[in-house]
Amino acid sequence: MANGIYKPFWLDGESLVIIDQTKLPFSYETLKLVTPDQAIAAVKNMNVRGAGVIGNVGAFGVYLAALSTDKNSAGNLDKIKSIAQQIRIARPTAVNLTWAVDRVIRILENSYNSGRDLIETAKQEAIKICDEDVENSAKIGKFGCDRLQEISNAKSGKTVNILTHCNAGWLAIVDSGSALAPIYEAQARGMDIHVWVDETRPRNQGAFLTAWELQQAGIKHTIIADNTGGLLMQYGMVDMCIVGADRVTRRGDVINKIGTYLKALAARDNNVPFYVALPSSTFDFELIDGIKEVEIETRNPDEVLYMQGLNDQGTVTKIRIAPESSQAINYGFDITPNHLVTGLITENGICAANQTAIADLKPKTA
Ligand code: RUB
Repeated sequence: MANGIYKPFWLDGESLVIIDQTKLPFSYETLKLVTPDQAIAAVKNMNVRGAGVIGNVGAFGVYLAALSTDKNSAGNLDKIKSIAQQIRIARPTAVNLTWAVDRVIRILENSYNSGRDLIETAKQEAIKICDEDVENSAKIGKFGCDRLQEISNAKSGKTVNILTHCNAGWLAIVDSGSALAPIYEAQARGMDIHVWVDETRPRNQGAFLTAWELQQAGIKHTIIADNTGGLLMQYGMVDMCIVGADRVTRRGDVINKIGTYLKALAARDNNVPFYVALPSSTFDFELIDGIKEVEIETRNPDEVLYMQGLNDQGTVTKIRIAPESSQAINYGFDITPNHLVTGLITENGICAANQTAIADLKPKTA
């Protein structure tokens, strides 16, 4: 499984080691998660983040829960299930978290009846979810890159400019991401590409994490303030937008990092294709109307009122950027209605963002 080079976490004996994403890009540090409470805290505090990866850590959190309970006690499974309930609610928006935790719990319920070892079963299922993400991410990369190839061909091989928002690379889903997977594939195919990286206030996942990933990979990129994308599109400087997703309803409404909707509006006004890349585990088939039915996470207003960065002395510092008495509100995500989405790039191919096309999605060869 995860080897720690292109993966944001890996197993080390009976613990899960994660790259502490709150420290990037200024320092590379890891955290060792030994207890399920530590896994919950890591998700809550965003030491790990991104829909796919919080699903993975949730699944391994159930494994840590199994390790933490008395193997021979009769109420063992009930205890694991009650801890799993806490893991499920560590962050509310990305459906991948509940999906992955529930999947491991279902397997444990079946194993319990057949007398299989719960610890090993939980571990193997969490590894399986992770391995599936790796495969799906590669397929998303190939399907999405085919679209980039069409644009590149139409431009006679001139630079294809892609705009992305937040971080949907390998720090968010193993092991090449969702939105960044087609970009990594384009690099592998030798295509000339350049990425506009939205800084993604308030937590700057674009400037901190996407830029870090892209510079590590040697991919040309430019960080832009969040409000710049519209102007670039008016100037013809964006060929395609690709973003990830935290939850997509069965008619194709997309819940993703706050600011995604505004990019989709600008893209529509300027005839720029707007694609959303996601593994199928990000669909929430229970929901249809993203605006009415999805709980959007509101986070600590301090994330808006303060910024963190490296000062001239090379020390990471937090500074307040608003008057002392001003208040802020911090919605983590927004909803892009399906009619603004050109297509959904999944491991099963690309489909239109509507209920029929999504329901008809079947595995295809990438
Ligand atoms: C992350 C975010 C990403 C999606 C991508 O938000 O909005 O675009 O999670 O998902 P946060 P994927 O940083 O608040 O977790 O994991 O499918 O790439």
